[in-house]
Amino acid sequence: MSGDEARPYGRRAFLGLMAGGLSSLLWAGPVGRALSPVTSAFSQLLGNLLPVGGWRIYTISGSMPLFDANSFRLEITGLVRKPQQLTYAQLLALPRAEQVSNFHCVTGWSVANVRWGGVRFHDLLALAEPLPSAKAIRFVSLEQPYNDSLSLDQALLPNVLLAYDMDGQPLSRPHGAPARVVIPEMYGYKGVKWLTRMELVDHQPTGYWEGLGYDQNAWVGRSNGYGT
Ligand SMILES: Nc1nc2c(c(=O)[nH]1)N[C@H]1C(S)=C(S)[C@@H](COP(=O)(O)O)O[C@H]1N2
Ligand SMILES: [Mo]
Repeated sequence: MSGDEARPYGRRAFLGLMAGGLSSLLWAGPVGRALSPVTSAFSQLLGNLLPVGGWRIYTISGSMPLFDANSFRLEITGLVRKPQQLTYAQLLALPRAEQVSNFHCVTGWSVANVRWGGVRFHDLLALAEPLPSAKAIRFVSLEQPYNDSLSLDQALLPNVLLAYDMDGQPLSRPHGAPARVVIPEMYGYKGVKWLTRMELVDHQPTGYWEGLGYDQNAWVGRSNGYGT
């Protein structure tokens, strides 16, 4: 049996079930049910009201943290030599990177050619000086209890960004102001919005959706999401 076939929610299993003509309720399985809070009536309503061009606005709490440029701090803590508390102005003053990339939510919707502006993790980590024991970054949202993580290797891949601009504008409140994680090669749940803290850790903790059944390595098309 190939690795592909062994995965309960792999693409092959998905296609096989579709060919068999089973209903969406059946093939959604426990992962599909776990996802239902994300598509709460509240999020759906926001998605319908806001001019978001293909985006669906997701929150797990039904509320969106309010960004205040004066009091905001981005903390970089944990296994670092120099813990940081960056103001919004300090964040914007770091070397700016820009990219255009596609965005994929694991539930099956995508947005093509999103123009992001922000900071590479290399430049953020250079300030904090991770200790040799640091192997991963835990990203904590102001929207509790949302969190997720990347290995240091993943965070340093090209095209991985801490974004503060989207399509030429400062990140809006629904999209996670003032900053969100962007990793185009992985599904959207890795992209923590309303980021408030980066914690350097020696092993990767289980993120919010990962605790509900999704793969920690959320590679688009190669993880247990079924909505490539
Ligand atoms: N804090 C927080 N970040 C989050 C989420 C969330 O519910 N809360 N949802 C994630 C998921 S599953 C996706 S697909 C994207 C959606 O981004 P959008 O709300 O800007 O469309 O945000 C990700 N980041
Ligand atoms: Mo998602």
